[in-house]
Amino acid sequence: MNRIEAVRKLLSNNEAALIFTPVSRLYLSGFHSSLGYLFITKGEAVLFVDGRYIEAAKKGVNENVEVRLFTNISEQAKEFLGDKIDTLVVETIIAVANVTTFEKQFGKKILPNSELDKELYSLRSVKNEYEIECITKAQRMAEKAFLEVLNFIREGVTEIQIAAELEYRMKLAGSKAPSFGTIVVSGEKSSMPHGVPDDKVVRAGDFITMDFGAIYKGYHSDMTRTVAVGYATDEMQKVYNTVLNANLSAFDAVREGAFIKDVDLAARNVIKQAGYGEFFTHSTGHGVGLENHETPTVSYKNENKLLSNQVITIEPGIYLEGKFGVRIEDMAVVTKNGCNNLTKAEKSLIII
Ligand SMILES: [Mn+2]
Repeated sequence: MNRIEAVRKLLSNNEAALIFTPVSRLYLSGFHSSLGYLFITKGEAVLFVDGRYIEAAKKGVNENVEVRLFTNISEQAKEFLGDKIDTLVVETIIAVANVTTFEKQFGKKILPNSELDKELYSLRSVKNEYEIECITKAQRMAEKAFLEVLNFIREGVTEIQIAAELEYRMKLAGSKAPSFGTIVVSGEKSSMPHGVPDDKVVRAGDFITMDFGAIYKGYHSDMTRTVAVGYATDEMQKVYNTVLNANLSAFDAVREGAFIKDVDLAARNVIKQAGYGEFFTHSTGHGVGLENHETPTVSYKNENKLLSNQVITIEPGIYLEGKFGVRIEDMAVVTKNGCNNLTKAEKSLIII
């Protein structure tokens, strides 16, 4: 269904939607701006932007959205909305301070509505061809950077240097910015799933976990690889192969109509059977798109079924405090009979 129409369906006759978050504005209008007001009424969809964006907005916006320059948003919005509209429906992420500001600015009641959130999240979770193409391009940028960085990693370099190289090389490949704070953790620190890279020096016998992504046209990628420096002990290899098998088992469970919890459990059971169940401390994955984490959450608690063209990550891990951690993360597009793995980088253990 048309995205604007889907929002319209949620509105009563006295209501308009005010889309104020940059991500939802981009999703619904086709245009990204840091500031802007997208009003959706029963009959119209108007994006108000200021002079910094007007030229680009006119070129970039979807054809079912009208662009207007605002100089005094309060006056112009009141004129556009008229007296019939007395309520503006907004996403529930709105800050309390903004409710007051908007009420004053627009002279309407502000109504945060979780139905609007739900509708947008569920629409966004199923990608169209263009969106999959953008995510794939972002992923290619990240992979290119990964392959290049393998040549940079050696004993003596620091985590933050590896993170900087990854981010720099993704940017050179065309990424707008890192998808999220790049994670590079090594040795004992690799047992922290979301550890922060610092000046820790990489040593022989370290695992290095790198979790990173690129952004193309607003769409994110997300991948994780764990590599060993110099050598990997038997225990390191055992844990690595367990995580790899968990990753592959989860992939086998992905297809349209499959229960999402079964994808998580496919990975979780492999890890449990190897005796590491308690050390897999997060969900198997999540949706990826205009944000790095979106619906669906690939968790054993998720009772929903997978839909074709959802893009999800598969990222099991084992984290042994005081020793090391391993995570292997790919992105998959759900298809009728299985999935397409968007992540082409090698998954078997790389020892540098
Ligand atoms: Mn992820």
